[in-house]
Amino acid sequence: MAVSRRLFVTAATALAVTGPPALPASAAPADPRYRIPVSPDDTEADLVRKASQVRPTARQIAWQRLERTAFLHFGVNTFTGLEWGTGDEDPEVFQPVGLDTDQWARALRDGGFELAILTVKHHDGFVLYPSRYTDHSVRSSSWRDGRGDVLRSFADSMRRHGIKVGVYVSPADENQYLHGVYANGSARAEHVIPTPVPGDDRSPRRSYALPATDYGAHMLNQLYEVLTEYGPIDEVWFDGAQGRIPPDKVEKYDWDSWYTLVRSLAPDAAIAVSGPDVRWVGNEGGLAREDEWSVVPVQEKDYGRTDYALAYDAADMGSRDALVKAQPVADYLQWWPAECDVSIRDGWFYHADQQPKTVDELTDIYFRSVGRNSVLLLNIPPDTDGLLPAADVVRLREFRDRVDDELPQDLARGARTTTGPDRVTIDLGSEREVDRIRLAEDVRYGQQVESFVVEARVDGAWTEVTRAGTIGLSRILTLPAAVRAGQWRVRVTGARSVVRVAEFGLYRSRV
Ligand code: FUL
Repeated sequence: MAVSRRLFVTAATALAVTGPPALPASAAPADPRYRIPVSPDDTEADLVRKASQVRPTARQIAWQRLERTAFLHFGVNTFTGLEWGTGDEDPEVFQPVGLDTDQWARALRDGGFELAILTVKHHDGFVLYPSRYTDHSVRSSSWRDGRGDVLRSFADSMRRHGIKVGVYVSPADENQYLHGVYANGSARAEHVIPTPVPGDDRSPRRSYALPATDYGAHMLNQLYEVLTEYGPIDEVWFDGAQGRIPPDKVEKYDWDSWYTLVRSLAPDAAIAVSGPDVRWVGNEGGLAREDEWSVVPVQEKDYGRTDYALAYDAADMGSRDALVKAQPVADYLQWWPAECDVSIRDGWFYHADQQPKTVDELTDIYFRSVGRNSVLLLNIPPDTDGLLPAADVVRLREFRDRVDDELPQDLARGARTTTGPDRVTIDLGSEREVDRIRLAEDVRYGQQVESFVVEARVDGAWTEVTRAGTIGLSRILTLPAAVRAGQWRVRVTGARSVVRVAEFGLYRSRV
């Protein structure tokens, strides 16, 4: 079933049905209320009511609908064998002589990805395009006579293959530390962005006066280059790491100015994960919590950075208990959905002695990320030739085929659907075997379901098949053995407010 159903679930659970077909992102409410302030006087009932009123932005819905996104860690580390570079590596080491970003794009497209994020700059500060603001870049390598531009090739190839472009721009920058810019103790002052450099031939349509440290301005200038010269960008990925600098030094990141510039230059870009739109799930294994809430208590930290009110890896991030537990320190309840990052190999960067994960491992990660109301961000690192390794390309294709085999055809599509006081019932017309169930709430109206059961009519009696907690935008349940029945229903047993079920899919896997 792929139409929107509204279940009016109250404490006693009552229900009515109708509703528009599910979810074009553009149809999100004009005022999305993506975060609602928490007060110290709030009762538990107040917190739950506020949580039920939080709504995603259209940008967040569009982002989560991508389901699987690709990550590409590529840079000097690819050639030095490090995972965290030093900033003083010789740019000459960067020699991807066989670079073929079309090969990346074909592999990612065939692997089912619609967005790919490139490490334009990792913590070493080496940038993959010829920036005006640093010599630690492709321009200082003899590769392609210093005229190579990996970001340009990447962005062009992805778009040619229908894949959206995302950029990872590391706030930590070891090279700028060595140049006395990162963590130099400079006060925040207004900087004009883009800051002209000698011989600058740009005539910016608009410039920005933004508060920043010396290094904050450096980041702004690089963001300006990346976001104005390479076409539309759909995700900007900031991790929160500090550079490996002496303990008495710190660079306090100018998040507010960075976000302002990103919003202005790339209005469709989701800002992750040190950002307001997307939350790091809390581990690098690609695994969401069994019950993953997109509405979570947050604190607003230095210069507008969204931070967890509970620990980033708290076992429970959004239940009623979690809302109450976080209340003393929470500033807001915010729509902050989880992104599960993980590498297909052990490292983020390519190392010849590592091998890609098996299809079983990747499939398990898929069910524990996409199947738990999260986006899977899978890293596939290009090798020293500048290619995705053949074994990984094969594995991506096998992984996609496996996901297609896990969820081949929605048996409930077009089936007769009825609703009762707290449930959606599907009549398949004849008995069918089912071993995978996929559910979604219409999250334009928030995330409401706290618990539900799925039942099948077996031998004339409604029999529980499985039960779980949250649904959100995507919940996939696997049954240990196929169940044969003609009538199926989902019954909501706990909810914060009116529930709208956007999807109730029934599948028989081919695995
Ligand atoms: C982390 C970084 O320190 C790792 O190198 C990697 O880029 C990962 C995705 O984010 O914060």
